[in-house]
Amino acid sequence: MNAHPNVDAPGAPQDGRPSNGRRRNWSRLRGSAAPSRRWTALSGVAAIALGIGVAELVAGAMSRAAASPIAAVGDWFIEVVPGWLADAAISLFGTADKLALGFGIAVVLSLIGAGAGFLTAWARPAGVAAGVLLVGVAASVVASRPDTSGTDLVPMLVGGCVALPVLVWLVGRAVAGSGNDDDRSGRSAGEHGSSGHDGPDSAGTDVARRVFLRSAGGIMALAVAAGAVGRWIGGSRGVVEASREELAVDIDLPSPDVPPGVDLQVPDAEPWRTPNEDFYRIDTAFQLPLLTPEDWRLRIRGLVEQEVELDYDALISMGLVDRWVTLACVSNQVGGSLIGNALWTGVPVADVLALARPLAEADAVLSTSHDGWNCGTPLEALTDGRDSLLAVGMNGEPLPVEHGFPVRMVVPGLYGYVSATKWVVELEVSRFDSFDAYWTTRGWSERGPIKVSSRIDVPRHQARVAAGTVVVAGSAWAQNRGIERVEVKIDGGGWQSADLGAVLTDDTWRQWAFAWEAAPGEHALEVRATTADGEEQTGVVAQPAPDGATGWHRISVNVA
Ligand SMILES: Nc1nc2c(c(=O)[nH]1)N[C@H]1C(S)=C(S)[C@@H](COP(=O)(O)O)O[C@H]1N2
Ligand SMILES: [Mo]
Repeated sequence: MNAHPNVDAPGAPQDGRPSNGRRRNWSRLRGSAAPSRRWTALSGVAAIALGIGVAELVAGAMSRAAASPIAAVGDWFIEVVPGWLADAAISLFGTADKLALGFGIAVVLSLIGAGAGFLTAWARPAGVAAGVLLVGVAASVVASRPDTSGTDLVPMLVGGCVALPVLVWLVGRAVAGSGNDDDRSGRSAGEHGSSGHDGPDSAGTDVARRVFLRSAGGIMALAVAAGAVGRWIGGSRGVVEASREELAVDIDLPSPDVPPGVDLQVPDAEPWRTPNEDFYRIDTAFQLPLLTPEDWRLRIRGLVEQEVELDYDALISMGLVDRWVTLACVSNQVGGSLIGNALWTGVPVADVLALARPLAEADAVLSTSHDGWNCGTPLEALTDGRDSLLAVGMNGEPLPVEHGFPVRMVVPGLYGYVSATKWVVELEVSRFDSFDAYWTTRGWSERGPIKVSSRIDVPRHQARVAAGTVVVAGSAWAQNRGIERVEVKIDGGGWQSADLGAVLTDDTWRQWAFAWEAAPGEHALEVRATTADGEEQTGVVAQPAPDGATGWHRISVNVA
């Protein structure tokens, strides 16, 4: 193949369109110049579509509705459009106005894409510069929206980084596939060594043409797929968030005021009440389960006299209670942060189980989440009078999606892996000897009572502090049993009692503080707690597996 246009070109206009008078008067150009332009335009459209599709996918995966370029541009347009035009659009399109807007945005983006394609074929740097400018404009639209943050620019930037190389590459293929005779693409056509022919009678061009059409088609399909998946993920998250907001109005959630005296308010210590956004999150869900209260059902089955199925309204109408409970993860290291305290609103699990009337031989409840995770909880822990809940609220808000919306279990005194099923949809009354649950099949203990533990929050490990009185503070916990004493040991001396925060219930952690007269030098600080029923926290070090870490939290502090 060579780049000369005239070699085997007996004149093959395929589409019978009139010849372009601006062009050199080769009859065979009648068909070829147009495809070249059409194809560079198509390249631009495909590239911009892919960029947007990828951006939608990233925005959906980040669960950031505000970062969706389509939503941002649509919302922005709705905001800036003059009132009379909006009114006209609504009277013209009625409830299809969003659809019409979407269509309008698609048309404008296609024109921009076509322009970018032409520009790239004419001079690659110009095309690339235009693309960068476009990403910048789109990013500034996203940034100008209310409730966006810097991370919301990530989808646009990723989309741009994908779209630009695709633009350059595809325009190259377009030129190669359509002949080099477009006056504006001659240079790059030469670069690509095109056959210079667009007719089906030329095998080389035919191949190049097929390559182009397949690439463009494939990229468009990819764009649509990425965009659809992104909108689908992001959209259903949006639906679930909207139903959370409705619930916040519909159900009676308490204000999560911290009771007097429980929080010693030592500067830099962790607050007694953990805000939802700071609450540790542990689960196996790569994709968050997305369930609305309308779709949610709870099945109670197994060793029961009566199988029961509850919907959300039926659950709520059983009566909500509010309970402070400190949740802890079995994987928490001594001194670790996989623990948090919240005000949970929900229905006692015992009330729900009573509807089904468990049989006498049952000793466990296997609870299962919407995404198929499960755990086994002693039936006793759910029925012995402690505040085990099917929780719908957390700190006065509907459960955050990450923490199990719309319904999760909370059992005081047991690690989360054997009790705290999020997105719970089934309670199977059963026997421990007849099932294996998610973590027990992976070597963790069948039973997971929380071990008494304590932690130093301030000063931080290896902090430098000034000599004099230093407040040492933290928390201690033995949920469902309570903390009676916390002691501090300095440099291996004797145990000295710390001051304790007020006790509201045995189910939460308890804060402690100790005024330490610190002399200059390097010092070691340790803490241990004793439960209300007299168990002293052991200093024997154990790793979290298989049933929870033990040992005393120890830090070193540099006093100057
Ligand atoms: N559906 C589901 N629920 C789950 C888990 C899970 O992986 N899937 N992890 C459990 C574990 S190990 C813990 S410690 C708690 C953590 O709850 P949180 O993420 O709300 O803090 O949830 C429990 N509930
Ligand atoms: Mo956990």
